[in-house]
Amino acid sequence: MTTSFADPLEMQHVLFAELSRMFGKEVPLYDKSLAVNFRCNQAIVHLLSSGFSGFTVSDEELLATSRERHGAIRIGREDEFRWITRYFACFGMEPHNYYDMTKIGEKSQPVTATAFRSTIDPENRVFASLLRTSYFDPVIAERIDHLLSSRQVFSDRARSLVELCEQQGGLALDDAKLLIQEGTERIFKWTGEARGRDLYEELCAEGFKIAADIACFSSHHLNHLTPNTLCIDLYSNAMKWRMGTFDRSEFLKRAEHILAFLDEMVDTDWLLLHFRHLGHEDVASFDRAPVSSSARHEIISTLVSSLDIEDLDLTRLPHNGYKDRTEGPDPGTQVLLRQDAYRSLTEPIRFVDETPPFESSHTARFGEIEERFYAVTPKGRALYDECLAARTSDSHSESSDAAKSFERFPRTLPELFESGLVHAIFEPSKASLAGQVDIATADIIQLMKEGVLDCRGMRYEDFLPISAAGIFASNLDQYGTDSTADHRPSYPRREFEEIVGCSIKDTVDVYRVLQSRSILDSLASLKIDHLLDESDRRRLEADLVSLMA
Ligand code: OOG
Ligand code: NI
Repeated sequence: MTTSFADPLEMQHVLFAELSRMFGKEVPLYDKSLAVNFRCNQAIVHLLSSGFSGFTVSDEELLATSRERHGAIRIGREDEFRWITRYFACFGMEPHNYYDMTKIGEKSQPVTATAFRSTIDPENRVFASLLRTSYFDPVIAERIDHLLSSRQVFSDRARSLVELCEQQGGLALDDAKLLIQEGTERIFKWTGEARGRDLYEELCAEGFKIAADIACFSSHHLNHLTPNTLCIDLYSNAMKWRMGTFDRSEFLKRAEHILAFLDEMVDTDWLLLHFRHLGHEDVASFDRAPVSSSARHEIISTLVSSLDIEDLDLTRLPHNGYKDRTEGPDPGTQVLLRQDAYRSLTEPIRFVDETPPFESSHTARFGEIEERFYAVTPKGRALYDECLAARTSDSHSESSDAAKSFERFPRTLPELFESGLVHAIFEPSKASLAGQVDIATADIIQLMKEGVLDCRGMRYEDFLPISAAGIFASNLDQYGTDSTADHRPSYPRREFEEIVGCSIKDTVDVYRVLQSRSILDSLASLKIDHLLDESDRRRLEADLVSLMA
């Protein structure tokens, strides 16, 4: 008898759709924020269709774009982390990158982390942190460990389903559904049930709210579930307006500025980055014309009417406002990712280990949003870190140059690629495959300029500890925390891999290898690989070997 297993990628999409449903029920403001995002994205699509004749995106395609998300969970015990790794492996998601949050200067937190995603098709991601109790003085560490030791987040059924998947190499559809249900009804579900009030209060008073959020609850509740947006500035300002930070006329003014800026910035590379279903031939067929200011006004007034409805009056829902500044590069610098958030909500909790249960409140779950840009090379990352440091020191001295710190990055994809700052995927152009171009070189930049190769900037699929720390900080209403152990411990990657139970991919290699492979494949299909000089060939081929390892 042959058994057919559920496709792990399909399972992943169902899991995340279900998690989004679960989170929407738990946090009404999250559901509203999805509606705001969808309307803002529609406005961006209107702008793009006026700016590129021939460009259209259906609402279904737009929903598929906005369905991409990342979640964040925080885990207490090492064995729990291993179960989480095995759980996500059933969905084709593996750990990517090591984030040591104990080591990021004044923004440090007592956790180390990795992100689960698929390597090639990373639409869904989960940032998973592990609380490192050795960060604390031994007495507190022991109390945290003791409280954590009695909980069981993975039910017996969840464990046997994971084991079954490992033994069989997959799960039948019904079992896959049950495993997803374990996720939404138990593992990632918010219960509001807490334990250990003394420890909770002490940890919070010491500034370790994140440790309290992990140790005193009974599940790996989703801390946030972050959708992608097509324009983070438009979305964030729409949220601020509807949450009551400023009024409608202020939003109109800001939206006007944002759309004018975007209309100047967008090009076909931006379209390829933000709409993965578009191909090179599609974007080549669009005619570009700047959008008139009257057309822009029309788009904005349609957006404003769609947002100005009672259902999106977010002042009616309890909340703690929106973050003051967007994390990541400045608008116009198309690298890595930009993130923002409404601050964590104050939610009722009950300490259920007391009789009667003690009613209290907890402030941890927030509403993040993100927009993703090009994946950087190590050189691009170094430049990003320099720009970020310059902006931080400028903003301490309140210099007006703070906004200019990212100007060292070129604005367009070809310039970014030529400067060796970002990664891209290449393919032969239609004309070159039809033999309509003479080719006398294997120089990639030259081939790009001559229209032999088409190029799509690779999107950054990972996280940034400093951005994460900025979000942590604004939500916890505190900057980072220092270790209270006698000797500040260090947390090597190797040791974390042992806890996780498998090796963690380093995505610096993943991006580079994907680029190398696209170059070798393109040259081979054009039959010009013999034009590569020997050292380039060796370097590219060495990359491929490392991909297969
Ligand atoms: C995780 C923070 C990291 C991001 O987007 O950088 C993260 C957390 O709050 O637990 O999700
Ligand atoms: Ni996040």
